[in-house]
Amino acid sequence: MEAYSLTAADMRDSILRHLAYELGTDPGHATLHDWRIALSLAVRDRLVDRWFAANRATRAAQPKRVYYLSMEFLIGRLLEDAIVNLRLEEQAGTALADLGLDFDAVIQNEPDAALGNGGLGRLAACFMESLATIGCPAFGYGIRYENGLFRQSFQDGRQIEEPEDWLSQFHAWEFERRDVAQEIRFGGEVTQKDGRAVWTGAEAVIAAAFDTPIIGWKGRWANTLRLWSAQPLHGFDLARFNRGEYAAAAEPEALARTISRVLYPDDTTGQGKELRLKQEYFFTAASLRDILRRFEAEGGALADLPKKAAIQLNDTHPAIAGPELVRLLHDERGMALDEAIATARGCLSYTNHTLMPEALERWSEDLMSQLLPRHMQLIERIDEAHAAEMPGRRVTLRENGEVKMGEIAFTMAHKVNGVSALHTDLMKETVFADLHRLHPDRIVNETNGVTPRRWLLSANPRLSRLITETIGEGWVDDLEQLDRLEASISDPGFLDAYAKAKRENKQDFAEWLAAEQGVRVDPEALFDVQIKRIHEYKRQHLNILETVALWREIKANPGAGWVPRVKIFAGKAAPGYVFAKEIIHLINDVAEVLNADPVTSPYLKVLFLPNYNVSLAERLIPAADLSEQISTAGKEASGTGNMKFALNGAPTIGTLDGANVEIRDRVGARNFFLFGMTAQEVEARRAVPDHARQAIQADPRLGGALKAISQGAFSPSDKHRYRGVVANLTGQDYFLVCSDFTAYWDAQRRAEAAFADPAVWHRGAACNTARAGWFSSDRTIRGYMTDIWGTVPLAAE
Ligand code: 6GP
Repeated sequence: MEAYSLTAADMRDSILRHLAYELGTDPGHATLHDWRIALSLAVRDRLVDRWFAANRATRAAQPKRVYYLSMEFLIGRLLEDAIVNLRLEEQAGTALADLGLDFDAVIQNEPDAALGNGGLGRLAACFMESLATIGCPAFGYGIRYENGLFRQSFQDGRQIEEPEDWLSQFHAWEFERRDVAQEIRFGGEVTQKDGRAVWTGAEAVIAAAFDTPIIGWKGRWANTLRLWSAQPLHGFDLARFNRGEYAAAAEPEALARTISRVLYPDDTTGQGKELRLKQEYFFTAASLRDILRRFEAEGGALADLPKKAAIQLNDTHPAIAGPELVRLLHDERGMALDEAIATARGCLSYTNHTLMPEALERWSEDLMSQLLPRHMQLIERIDEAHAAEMPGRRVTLRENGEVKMGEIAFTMAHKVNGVSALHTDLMKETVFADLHRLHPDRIVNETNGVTPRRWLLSANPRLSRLITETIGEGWVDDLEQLDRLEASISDPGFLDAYAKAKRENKQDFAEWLAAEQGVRVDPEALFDVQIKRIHEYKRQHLNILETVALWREIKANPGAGWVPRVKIFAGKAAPGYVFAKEIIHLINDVAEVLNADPVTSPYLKVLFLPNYNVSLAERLIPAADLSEQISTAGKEASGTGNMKFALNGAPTIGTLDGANVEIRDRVGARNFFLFGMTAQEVEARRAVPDHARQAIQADPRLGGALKAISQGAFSPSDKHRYRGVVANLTGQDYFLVCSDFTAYWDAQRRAEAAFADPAVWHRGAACNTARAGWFSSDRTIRGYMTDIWGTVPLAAE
């Protein structure tokens, strides 16, 4: 049945049917949760029809498929995405209203699927949606974590982490596929038999597959996100149970489950833990076997695998795919080693997401030999083969007793990409300079993008309506059509409507803040927003230093006509990242003092919203005025939040880092508040001895702010609480917070002056929307399809 021919009455009947016959619940007793599940099942029915159609078309055409291997898929809520992409908003809204329910309340009842940390995981989710919208046959492969990213709260300003348990509620979107479960082994030994290496792993777990359909715009296509869950090979030990050893009887099960129990809560800060390597091998090995099984069922000759499978490695986390695919082809299927390496390379490609040295994974050779003995041997063979191919090379895949996953991924990939123009250039010049010299055509750039369905159409219905009224609906899957708004930017009627949409979004947000957080803010104030993981390179501390300096300035001269401003922060710190947690504590401490200050608080408020996640971003971005993208130049690979803000009409205050560079090129220098050193200048500045002290001496505002913090102005009960933070900033200051402070202060004043003139401001904001259409993940995916994968879209029957 076509999704669109469904009436609201059909929808209501379907909801009631599911409520009764799936949930066994009488409407008179149904909770919001029950209604949400019933609605999800009703929507899912429509989705499954489209999914089958796409799968049938793929099976018939047997095209080259894309396999996206990622440790993280930060998908957030799925119900609204499905409703919007199936164009069922009206039917669902009316049906729920008929049943006496509020659409938004039902949507917001769904927990976020937080199977990712930040940028990398959210990008994977945007890519899945774009692949489905474009109609590119693809699978996403990852891990079905029982506990996603931790839930964050604050206690006396400090971050508290609690487990997140999205699966404790019935998850309506997944289907278990028992027929494709795989057995995955670790450890053991390698022996030789008939001239072939035979690896007998000692420990085994089952990788159980759970499929989630991902539907594209207008339901034209759907792909599968297949997440693996670790289960014991043999259930529990009945003999031990019967002997009364109850805990021991359940042990094998608990051990196996550990592998898919939790998401590691680090993003660009790495952690070399054995369990992490097990997770990586577990999902990569299961995915590769699944890919080969599908390929072999279609009867292809092994050498043709690269014609049928494009396997993308999302960062180094699945980099063991190189050695594992060689093992599957060479050891298990008898292909010659050189041919196996070439075939694997023909399939594999690798995306790098950060130049931060601590995130480029390395594993000790001892651990690797113990957990994956055959892979360790193959890494040596691949290293030798690469040396033979490239005489005189300086690169090795091992160093100081460690294996280098970045180098392995690079060597085993036919294409390697960066995620913004600047980042790709820096990859060539720094981390992969030697490999780039050997393989000058391998590195390509694919600047990131975001899906306009989630980040504009659903998140910002007011602005979306205005855009559609002005230029038609074509922008939703052809975002560059936003440039047609250009003609309206000089039309006062359009700008008024644009300003009205933003004002109403801000009002909604202020009401939500009051209701949910008990905080009152003036919706007329400048909403200045920095939301992202907490990290020194992202420099939330630069922002809070400027806040303290501004507070002191307002206090000294309250009548100077200050533009009211609300500084909004949100983001999680990795639990083991002490400095980042101190930054959170500092921001909360500063907020407490400033918000209670009767003189300054009408002009300056500070909020740190707990538990930042995809849903909070969807709520906050449409209400933002100013987007903080203030990383030390050369450190943020791309950023994707920067794109979401620009699309939603929040100009950037930012450095020339990551995709900021390309955003500024497109939206225009006038509509972007640029400040700070370039990546080159950063390098030079670091070489200046005492650079922080010089900067502090040159700017009394900075000195004053640091002094206030170090003297305990925000921690009266523990005056030395921020001694470490201040010592870092006044000492080494690796991220050059002090050296960029004055330029940042000046840029903030320019932003304020622009905001004070609404005509100027809204024009600048509208230019951001009209000119940011290039930052659609549809454009990014098309780039991967032509430059890396060699795949084409397939239309459903
Ligand atoms: C992030 C980068 O920090 C961010 O700049 C980029 O936009 C995003 O990836 C998507 O490409 N990196 C990570 O989240 C990460 O975990 C290992 O890198």
